[in-house]
Formats: sequence, structure tokens, C-alpha cells
Amino acid sequence: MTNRNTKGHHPGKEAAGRAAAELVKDGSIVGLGTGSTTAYAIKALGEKVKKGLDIRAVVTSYQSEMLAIQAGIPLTSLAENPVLDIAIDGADEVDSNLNVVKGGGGAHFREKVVSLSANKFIVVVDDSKISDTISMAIPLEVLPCARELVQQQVAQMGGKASIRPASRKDGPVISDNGNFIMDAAFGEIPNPQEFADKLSNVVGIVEHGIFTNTDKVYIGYKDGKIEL
Ligand code: ABF
Repeated sequence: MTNRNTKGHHPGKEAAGRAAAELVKDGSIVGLGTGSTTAYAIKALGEKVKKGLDIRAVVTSYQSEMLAIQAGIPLTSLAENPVLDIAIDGADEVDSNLNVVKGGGGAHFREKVVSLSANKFIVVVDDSKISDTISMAIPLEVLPCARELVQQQVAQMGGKASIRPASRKDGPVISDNGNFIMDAAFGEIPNPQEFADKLSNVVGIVEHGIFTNTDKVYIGYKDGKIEL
């Protein structure tokens, strides 16, 4: 998983993560996502567990699993708890209508499964992720055998899909599910829901990183203030 802008303490990320953790009630089953902003929510929940908060967590990646275990948060699974009370996760871009792009860490497929399994989906970001209109390249989890077919279908949609190279070694990023991660650049996407539906019909894409199911976004600023 690529380590995304996680160098050093970010007061805004911490404020956003802690604000989301406050929403988690005693007895909850909580989905915990990936990334440095969610890491602050996990840390805050670990502190609450130490003070008696009774929760169990479903995680979305190896990274979130390690952080939850280190925080002392008991783990469960969707098999044991198919419906979660709340899920907290980060994002790479958020527009003014709560449409969200995720997948910068290559874990968006499981992140989407967890977010859709939750009664409430909370996204925590710093203010660098806010855009008027979605325009970043959309992460795609792609079956390796369908790489060329996906590139052709994305090109027909006016985009360009490229394999995400692994940061530390040659070759592509491989997801926790054994698939390629590709990034598809389309430019501005004014109607993310419509575009998400089109991407869902592209044969070979296991899952794309446009999320239109966010209930609340906490935005953290460098001065530590947050905005809903
Ligand atoms: C995960 O964490 C990904 O979907 C997203 O790309 C990333 C955000 O990381 P950070 O909070 O470190 O910016 O949720």
C-alpha cells in the first residue's frame, strides 16, 4: 500500500479523525478504513476502549488491521456482523456534493464493501482533499487478465487508464485481493453518480474508487479546526 502524505503530525487530520471517533457509541460494530487520517480515529477509539468503550471493528486492509490491533480494538468480521453501525474512512478527493474518490492506497474495493455494509459512512479528510468538482484520476481494481480490455473501454469513455507502479519495487501494485490497481484519468467529472454507473459496466473492473454513499465528511484544517 503506498504511504500517502503521512509524514509528521497534521492537526487537521487529527481533529477530523477524533471528531468521527466521537460518533461511535458503546456496543457499536465499527468499520475502520485505511490512511493516515483514519489512523487518528483508530487511535482515539483505542483510547476510548481503554476507558471501557465496548466496540468491535471490521477493518478494510492490512494497514488498518495492524493499527486496530495496536490500539487494542477487538476485531470482528462481516461474516459475524454483516451490518455495521458506522464506518470511518479517508479519501483522496471530495466534491461539494459529498461525492468522494478513494483508492489512493489501493484498498478501495474492501473499503467500499465495508462502507456499504454500514448504517452510517463517515469520511475524514484534511482540507487539501476538497475540490469543487471531482477531477483526479479514478482508482480502479482490475482483473490482471482484463488489463488491456479495461484500457480500451476506458479510452472509449475518453479516459486513459494506466497500471499503478509499486513504489518500492518493479512491477505493478497488487491489491489485497490479488488484482492490479489502475488509475483512469478522465479530467473533470461533473456527475460522479452517472460516471460511477458507467465504470461499473466496464468489464474487467472489479471496483472503482467513486463513492456516492457518504453520509458526513469531516474536514480538518492545519490550525486544527474542523468543518462538517
Ligand atoms: C484510504 O486512505 C484511501 O481510500 C485513501 O486513498 C486514503 C487517504 O489517505 P490519507 O488519509 O492518508 O490522505 O481511505
